[in-house]
Amino acid sequence: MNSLIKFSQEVEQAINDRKPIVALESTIISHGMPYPQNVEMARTVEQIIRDHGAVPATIAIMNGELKVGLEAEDLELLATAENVSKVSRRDLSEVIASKGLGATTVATTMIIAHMAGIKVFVTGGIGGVHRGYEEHMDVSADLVELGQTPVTVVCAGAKAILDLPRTLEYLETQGVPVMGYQTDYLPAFFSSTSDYKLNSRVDSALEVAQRMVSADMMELKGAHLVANPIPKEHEIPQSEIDGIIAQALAEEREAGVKGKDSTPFLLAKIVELTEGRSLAANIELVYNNARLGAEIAAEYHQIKNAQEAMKNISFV
Ligand code: PSU
Ligand code: MN
Repeated sequence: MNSLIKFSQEVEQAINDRKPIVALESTIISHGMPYPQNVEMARTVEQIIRDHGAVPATIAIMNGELKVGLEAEDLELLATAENVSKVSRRDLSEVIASKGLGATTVATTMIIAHMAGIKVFVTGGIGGVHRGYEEHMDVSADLVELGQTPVTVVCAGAKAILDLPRTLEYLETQGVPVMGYQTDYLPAFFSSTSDYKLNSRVDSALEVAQRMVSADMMELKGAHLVANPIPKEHEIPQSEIDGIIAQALAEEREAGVKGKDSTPFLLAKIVELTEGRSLAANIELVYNNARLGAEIAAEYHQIKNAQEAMKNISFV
């Protein structure tokens, strides 16, 4: 195991007991939601994973260590501290060398989960190709990571602040299977559906686990992306969110916000413009993903254990 990795007691125990583990990111805590909802969400999502038969491992960078599994006070610090950097792949060596405090994005959470041997990772939304790509070329490093790191990522699709068709094209180029969970269309984060048809659909956690095992057998290097729609009762329909997103994008342009500050700016702006409704939706979709992620991890675990057992049978 990599010497920079520091497991929490709970995760260490889970590894020893060979229990299924689900990784969680920390940028959503430090840069994706306001306090105190962020820390409350972080605690609840961990509990949902425990209640569904897996062990949560929230990932962050603290004092030059890659922390896999956080204590209550770590979550509180990430939720409140002013000096938490948003760490994507390019920022990793800097934050480790300077022993800084870092929240991990989808890309870095995948990297660290993979180093720690964790196969399933639950988040809210992935980064993508930003609108206006022709001008600024802003493509999240999440998409490249999905093409090269074998972790299954459960998300609620991508936010319509992004260019969704280009995001799908980019993922295709990177060889990333995008599976609609019980849907044929790409979910759009706050909204349960979009106009973009997917090539692949799964209807159970077991089906996802079977695809993971197939990829393992071929030693394929990329991720599986599971797109799990927000439950209808919590969604903000497309017709309603579209105008709000347009306004948030206009204000972003006005303020001259770019690069890594773009996603946090837009998320906060949408919370403001929806008077908190988008935050409530965001929290619910993460919970929904946590339930599915835990089930996938449990199914995968079962197949792997069965394979292991077969290997150990000796015919005398
Ligand atoms: N989408 C959300 N909430 C988030 C993010 C995305 O709804 O907090 C975060 C994730 O950590 C994701 C990152 O990996 O933003 C993408 O940022 P960028 O576009 O700068 O790569
Ligand atoms: Mn970017």
